[in-house]
Amino acid sequence: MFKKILVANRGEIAVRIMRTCREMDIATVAVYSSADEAALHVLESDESVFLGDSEPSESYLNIDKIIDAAKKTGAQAVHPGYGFLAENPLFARRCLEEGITFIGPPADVVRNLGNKTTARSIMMKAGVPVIPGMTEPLSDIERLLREAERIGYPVLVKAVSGGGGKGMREVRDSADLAESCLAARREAEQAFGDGSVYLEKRLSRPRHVEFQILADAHGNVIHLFERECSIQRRHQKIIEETPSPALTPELREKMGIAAVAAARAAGYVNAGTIEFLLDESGAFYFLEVNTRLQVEHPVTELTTGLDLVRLQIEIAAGNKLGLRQEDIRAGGHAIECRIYAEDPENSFFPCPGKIILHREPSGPGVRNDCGVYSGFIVPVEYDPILSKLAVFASDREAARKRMLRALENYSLTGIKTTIAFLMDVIGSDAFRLGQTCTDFVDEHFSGWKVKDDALMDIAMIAHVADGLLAFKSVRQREGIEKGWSTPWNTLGEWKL
Ligand code: MV4
Repeated sequence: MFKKILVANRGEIAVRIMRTCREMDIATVAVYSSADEAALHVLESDESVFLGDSEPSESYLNIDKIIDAAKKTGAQAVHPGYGFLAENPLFARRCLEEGITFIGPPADVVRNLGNKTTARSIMMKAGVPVIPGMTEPLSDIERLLREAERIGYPVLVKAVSGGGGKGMREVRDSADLAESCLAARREAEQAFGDGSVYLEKRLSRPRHVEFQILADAHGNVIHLFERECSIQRRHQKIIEETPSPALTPELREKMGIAAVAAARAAGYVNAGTIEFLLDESGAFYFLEVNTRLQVEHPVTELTTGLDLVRLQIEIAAGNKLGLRQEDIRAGGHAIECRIYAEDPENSFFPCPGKIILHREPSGPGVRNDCGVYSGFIVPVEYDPILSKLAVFASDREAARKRMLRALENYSLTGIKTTIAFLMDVIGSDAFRLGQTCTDFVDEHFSGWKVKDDALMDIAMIAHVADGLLAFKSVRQREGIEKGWSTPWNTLGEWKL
């Protein structure tokens, strides 16, 4: 087994990965930028390496600097988390060349699945249902028009190197096709350095249901059931749950078999996610493969009792999966809410800044994967996710009530967050009835404003009183900002 792992990420996911390393007696190396000198992932690590300025290209996206940090510290493996370099085939390849294990799939698999038309071809050959559309990119408008006629309007123009909805455009009839394709090409060229696009049939009001899979390097492939991720805005998921309220046992069985076939066809190794769209008739179609540990992995961990990061590390070390499909039992219901430093009253505009007071919910069935603390300054340069609040209970309604309780118990002041918005969504009839589709937020929560409720004022007064009690610990955190680099130094200062 590895003795030391470098975590090439920041925030809650870096902290999450380090916790499992600790349980496995694996030492951890954090990397950080100038905005993250006092970040929680640095405090959580056994040692840390400064990368450079806060902009991602100088820090968390800089392959050379991260490889140097791994070599300098003797880390045998790198865990990329999600985002940043997690799905970059050049990074996976470079790790291999430098003799460092990349905790993820082989570089060729990352590259093939990152190319959306290649991925579609692989899945079609494997007999996995794929959304009607093209398997080769085209730039010739005449030929694109013919393809669109064949597929049938409305179609979506999608970027071959895209994913997650970036560079996607809807076209309702042939008159708009040329202009939309040109715009999509420009956007894709800007975002991915690859302007190639292709067409897909546009499904109406689909649900997003994804399957977690695990594959070892010895040919064993299993799935860990699904996650329902339909509630999102601008392609950013905000609430995820498992099991999906949209699946019957029969459909779950069929989709699980398709997910395993998809992973096998791609030569997949490590943890991955097969995304499907489910249409209103109950038909499902392959969408894309995410070749990383996902943000929403905790809901799968809560219902299966497995530690996905541990399994990723064991697979990367070459171990055989000790689990067969029939060993996987999912029970109860789990829901996750993503808590962001964003203003839900103003188009979810990012609101980084200093957290005055942070108090987390706890109690039965509550898990908060958090990357911040009282006194921390949330940097402007990165995704403003603060934490992922996940709950587990016996059934969906019990989990929903538990999530409401946990959100009510979450105090975070100093910056705007999405907590009050999430309380209204989780408390809504539409969510209670499981009516989760991709238009959920637009249909039920566009123009949302916080309720002007006298109780909110009382809650704020209580929170400030609570904050006065916590003031001492806030000041101690301020000390860390002034240059103490670890909690152990702080303990030293206190002569403890
Ligand atoms: C689609 C679609 C309808 N038809 N493809 C958005 C994110 C990216 N992963 C793919 N997405 C979609 N692809 C076809 N052919 C609708 C979406 C979509 C969506 C998908 C999942 C979750 C939320 C969504 C919100 C809007 C659109």
